[in-house]
Amino acid sequence: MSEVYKTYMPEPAVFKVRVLIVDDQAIIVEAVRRMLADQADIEYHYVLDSSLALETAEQLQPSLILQDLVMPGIDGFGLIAQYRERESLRHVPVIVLSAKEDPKLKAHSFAVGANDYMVKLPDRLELLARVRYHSAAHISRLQRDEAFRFLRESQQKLAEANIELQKLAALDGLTGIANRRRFDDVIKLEWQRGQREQKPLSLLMCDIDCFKAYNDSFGHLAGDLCLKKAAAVLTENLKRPADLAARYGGEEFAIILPETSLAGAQVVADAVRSHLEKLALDNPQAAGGIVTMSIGVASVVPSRGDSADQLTARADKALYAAKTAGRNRVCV
Ligand code: GH3
Ligand code: MG
Ligand code: MG
Ligand code: MG
Repeated sequence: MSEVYKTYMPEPAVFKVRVLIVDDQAIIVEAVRRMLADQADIEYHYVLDSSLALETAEQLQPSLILQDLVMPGIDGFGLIAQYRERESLRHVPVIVLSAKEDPKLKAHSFAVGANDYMVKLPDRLELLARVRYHSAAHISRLQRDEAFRFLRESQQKLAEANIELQKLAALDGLTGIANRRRFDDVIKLEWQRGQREQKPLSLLMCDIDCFKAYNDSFGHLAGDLCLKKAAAVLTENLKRPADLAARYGGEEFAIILPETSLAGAQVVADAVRSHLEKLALDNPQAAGGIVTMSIGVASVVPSRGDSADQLTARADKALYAAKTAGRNRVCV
């Protein structure tokens, strides 16, 4: 039997009913206190001065208010209306404790937002039952709101984490610029956009010259650092937000320049090449003695019959031409 009972009565620690009585008569406050005393699940608070009721209720956040009607200053109806205007008290159940059994007073109580009406002094068992009934509904509402808030916050955090992950998944771990996957996505999108808008799309394929020799001279860690510097040179020479520098693989980089003509792309390529050259990073086994870059440039107004692969192939071919022509140069 006690098992069944337990399923219907939550543990007091979890389910604490905080009652606030607002009544100007100390004798009533005391009588009700006695009725509610010794109930492990009930906490009792009172206000005698109606002018302090609103403030006290806001601070206390009771799970139920027992509200007197006739009080000096603002009356019970006025107070109930004010509770209902406050966000933090809007849903707190209010039981009117009235001196009169009067249908008009009852009707008006409900009209201003009361949840129940009892005549003073109420029967103890009935009061306890009503207090528990109303506050249980209120507390489960609060718990449900809390659960929803938690759910919303979790979803928000998850969405943010997903965005972060997506960003990370698009970046090259060593250089921090876009990776090959991002390059593949962007070139496709820009190809489609160029096709729609009939604007030229340009691509630069950049390859560090004699990089194997650099690694041989200084080791792979120094080589990694050199790749980071080269990546920084690329990004520093991009002007528009839509331009994208990516690590294409190994010591090869690619730059996507949407809405850029061949001439415009050549300007960027020259800027990148000469910027790296000016850094004059030692590469003793290379022909010029410093780290340089060869760049192939291709530009096209994307057409329906073709794909971005055709642009990549052309830039690759131009890069190969730059290599065979002696490196550290831009070819079209
Ligand atoms: P070329 O002028 O013809 O481009 O000569 P290269 O030596 O630059 O070209 P090759 O393809 O022979 O060698 C590329 C080198 O780049 C070999 C490889 O070990 C090095 N490399 C590729 N990825 C990385 C990397 O992430 N870190 C380092 N340190 N080296 C890398
Ligand atoms: Mg009174
Ligand atoms: Mg190379
Ligand atoms: Mg290479």
